[in-house]
Amino acid sequence: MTRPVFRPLTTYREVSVDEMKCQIRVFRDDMLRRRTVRQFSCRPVPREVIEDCLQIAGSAPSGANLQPWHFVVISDLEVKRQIREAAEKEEYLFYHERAPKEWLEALAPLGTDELKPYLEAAPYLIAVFARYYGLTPNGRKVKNYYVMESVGIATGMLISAVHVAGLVSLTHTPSPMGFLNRILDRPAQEKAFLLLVVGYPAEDAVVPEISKKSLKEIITFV
Ligand code: IYR
Repeated sequence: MTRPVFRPLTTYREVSVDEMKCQIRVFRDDMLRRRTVRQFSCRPVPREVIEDCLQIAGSAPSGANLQPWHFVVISDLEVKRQIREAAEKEEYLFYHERAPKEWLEALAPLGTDELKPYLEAAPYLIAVFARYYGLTPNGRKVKNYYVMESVGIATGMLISAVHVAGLVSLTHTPSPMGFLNRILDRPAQEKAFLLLVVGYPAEDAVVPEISKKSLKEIITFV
């Protein structure tokens, strides 16, 4: 059994209660401006900004710290075209055959359909893969734990980072997403979690008039 090695916590920085209140209000108000956007500009974004966002995502807590994720950053036009084509094929079936009426009704306020031009327009698509097991150098399988929870947390941190960077994103989940393994050549132990579309919003971007639940609706203090 590996023995744990401990060292002093030197990265924690305490702030005064006044600073705490102020800092979190500033962050809250900034985060509350975040909107999911579906119209993207083709304006380029520096790759290092995407790398910084992914370093933040990769710092997320995970089951047994096994970091069961892999991010494929797509900027190549031909790969984006292939992804759009495959996603639109699945989405056509979703909207016209697979989705029950109830699901389509739930989606109606968002105004989504099977057309996904942003998959080609946006400068970056980040395919987030969940890894169900890792492989040691000699090919032995190592099971990962709490994979969905870990990848969900990392993706949330990624979405926040993209927002703080001054960009917008869209969490896109074409279903099924198996085509991403094929196009991006990812191994069988990885399953696509979602596709995050990242970039600047189009100048004429619009967002649906929808709202978030109130604090009262989402919190119970005991
Ligand atoms: N994957 C489809 C449908 C869709 C499903 C949910 I749940 C959404 O919140 C949004 C869309 C699409 O991307 O259009």
